[in-house]
Amino acid sequence: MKMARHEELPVPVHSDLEPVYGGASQLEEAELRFQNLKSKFLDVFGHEPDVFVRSPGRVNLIGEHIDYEGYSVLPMAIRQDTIVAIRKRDFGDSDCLLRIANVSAKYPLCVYPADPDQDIDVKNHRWGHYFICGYKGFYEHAKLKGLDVGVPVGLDVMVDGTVPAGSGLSSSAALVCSSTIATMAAFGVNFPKKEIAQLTCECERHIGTQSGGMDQAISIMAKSGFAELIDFNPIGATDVQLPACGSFVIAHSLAESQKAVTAAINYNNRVVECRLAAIVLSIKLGMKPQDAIAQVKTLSDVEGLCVSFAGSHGSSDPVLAVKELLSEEPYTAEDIEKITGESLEHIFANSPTSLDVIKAANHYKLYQRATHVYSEAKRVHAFKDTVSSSISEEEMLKKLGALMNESHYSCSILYECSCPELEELVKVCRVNGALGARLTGAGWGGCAVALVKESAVPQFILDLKDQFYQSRMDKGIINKNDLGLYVFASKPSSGAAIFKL
Ligand code: NG1
Repeated sequence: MKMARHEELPVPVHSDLEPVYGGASQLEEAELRFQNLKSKFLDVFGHEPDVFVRSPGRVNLIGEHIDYEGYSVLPMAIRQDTIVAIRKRDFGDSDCLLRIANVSAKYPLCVYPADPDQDIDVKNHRWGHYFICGYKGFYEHAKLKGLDVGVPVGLDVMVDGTVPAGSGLSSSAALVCSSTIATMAAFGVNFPKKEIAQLTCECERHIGTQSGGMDQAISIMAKSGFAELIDFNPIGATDVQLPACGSFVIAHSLAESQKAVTAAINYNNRVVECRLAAIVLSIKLGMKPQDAIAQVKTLSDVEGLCVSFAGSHGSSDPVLAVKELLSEEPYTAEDIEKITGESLEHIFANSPTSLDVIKAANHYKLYQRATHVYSEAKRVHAFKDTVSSSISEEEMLKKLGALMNESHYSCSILYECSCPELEELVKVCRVNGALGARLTGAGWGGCAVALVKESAVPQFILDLKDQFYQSRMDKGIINKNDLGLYVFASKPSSGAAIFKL
């Protein structure tokens, strides 16, 4: 009999915490956390929850800002996660509301109607909106599958998250994924993981970012002990065994990256620039402007044309087409409109979040963004090939580190998604023996990831403490006792799970 692939299976359901939280001290910590969540749920809602769902955050080892361009990325799930406790209210209950509470006082109770078709008010950002993304996603998917889940009812929800917000470790996806699966579990349904990965990627876009899909895919499909090569169109995950003598240390720059709030000038701006670069390239490579506008959505759509162009110049590198055909000088809207024969407002007429980008932008760096995307996509495969090659571990770590450094340079200089704090942190990591270090996640704040020899990790963390965090502790930016939340080594954790305890 043929075994179902990991990603074809539904989200696992456990009756105890051991399979996910494993060994002694971690398990004890998790037990306390679940007990605390359960008793707070009881205090606030007067009942115990029906079910719990956890989804992890992730660190991306390489492949930044290319998932939304259709290219493979290489993240791993981390131990930090979001747990959602949920209870479906009885039909007899007087109201039909979604009440979303959090164990942390930082996040006040949010109340929404149970209408799954409600619009999310993206201009007034609230943390509870992420739950609504998952809630809407569940209904959209159920409808698509022709599943009758009955009329909407009230839900009581309490969230406990340990993925630091705005850190580039996907706290948003951990919350959207756990919310989606919790809603599914409350309605007694479960879907194959790859379907959930796809639907959570789409439903997180209700928050106003044109997100790629890496975070949701790894949060749902991760396997303990492995990083994953995540492919898109269709979504899939291939296990990547990392070298045992290396460790990935995650360190927070302490600059918070507010991705949803700054979307029009940062994240969505880059998505729009990539689309424009792809359209301009395809026109330069012979497509009719109307066809390019209608058909070309991402740089991967035009890669074939770029590679053929490179082939006629004795190369196979799509970057050659970028170098020859795009101008290094930033383009104005008028420059692009001259090439496309269409206004940018018209090109993006169906995407309100892209129109916000156009309103805020005064130029577009097409050459730089396209060069980053094509070169980063290649680095992901070079990383994977290096890990599975038969060179010595020493040599392997060196090569992986060099690829991480190149990736950081490209993110920083070509994609401009770094910030002064991340630059300082990456430098401190390298000075203190990291074989490679780079920003991870969307950037503009958040974390760096450094590859360090396993045996050197404790000293490396002490050095970061002295040279990066001490001055920040002295200024009261962080508390000494919280240092472990901001800098830690991580092994690959497992993906989303449902607990019926
Ligand atoms: P983070 O760092 O989690 O905000 C974001 C996107 C990813 C990917 C990276 C950049 C979301 C949910 N996630 O991640 O899809 O594009 O930036 O590589 O928007």
